[in-house]
Amino acid sequence: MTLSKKILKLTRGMTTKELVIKSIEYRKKILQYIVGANAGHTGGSLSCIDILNVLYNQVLKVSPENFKSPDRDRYIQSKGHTVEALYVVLADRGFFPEKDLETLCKYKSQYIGHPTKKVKGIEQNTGALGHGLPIAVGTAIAGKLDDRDYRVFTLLGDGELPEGSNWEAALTASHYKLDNLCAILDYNKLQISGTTAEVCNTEPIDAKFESFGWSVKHVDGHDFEALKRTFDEMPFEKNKPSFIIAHTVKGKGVSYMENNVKWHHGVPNEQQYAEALLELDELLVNK
Ligand SMILES: Cc1ncc(C[n+]2csc(CCOP(=O)(O)OP(=O)(O)O)c2C)c(N)n1
Repeated sequence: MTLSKKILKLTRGMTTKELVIKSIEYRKKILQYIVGANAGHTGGSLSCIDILNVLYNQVLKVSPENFKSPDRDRYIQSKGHTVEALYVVLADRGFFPEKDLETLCKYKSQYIGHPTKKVKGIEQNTGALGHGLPIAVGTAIAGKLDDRDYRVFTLLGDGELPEGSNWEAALTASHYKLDNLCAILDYNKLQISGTTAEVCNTEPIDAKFESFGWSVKHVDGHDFEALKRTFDEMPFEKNKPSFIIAHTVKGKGVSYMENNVKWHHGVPNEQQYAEALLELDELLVNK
């Protein structure tokens, strides 16, 4: 067995409790590096971290060793502003030394506030919203044309969903029967300046994607068992792209940040940071 296959096999054996503990540690690290940089997208990183945890530790056939392989699964983070969540997971999976994140958003650091391919493990530059799904569709079409069996995953924000390019991509995905594609919506119901419903209402999201030819499932985006099960069911239907509406809480894990739009890109001060760590440590003790 090759080294990368061995690593994948090992991570796939993680228990739900291990995943829960890992997410708490990831949340602490997200806060640590955002505080160190004095910048970052806190609320949306905390809402999507459980999804990334399950993807990178249970689902994706990708590792530092196979990252150049044409057969690796692809993950494209369309809501690029929450790159801090991706950075801590990639560091944990060994794509680069975690110490590098001490340079986050500092002069000349490659660890900037949005995903860039300069960082090992990152597939695509994103951050201008509305680009990840179209790129994922193209990557999935390439997989079909090349007769490869990799899968393509992309994470969208609900505030991102109104971008017109998403809907062109949604049409194209079903036209080409891309059952190797899975789009996950981090549905935390908030975006930069208010609730998603107030800023631009996209409901009913499930009916819209179904009418565009996708197969859609709802899941609690903080329920590890449910997330694992849902990813295992992909493709939900043969010849159709899969769409997961993951119901999440913006700022999840830190009580004063939860469901509070102020924390979209808020950085905690010293006292707030200490409070957040205390809450997360308490969660850890109770596991
Ligand atoms: C094309 C484009 N328009 C505007 C922005 C500015 N912007 C950054 S984050 C954001 C809100 C995104 O909301 P959502 O996708 O729900 O992210 P989350 O709440 O999960 O952080 C906006 C409008 C951008 N990055 N790209």
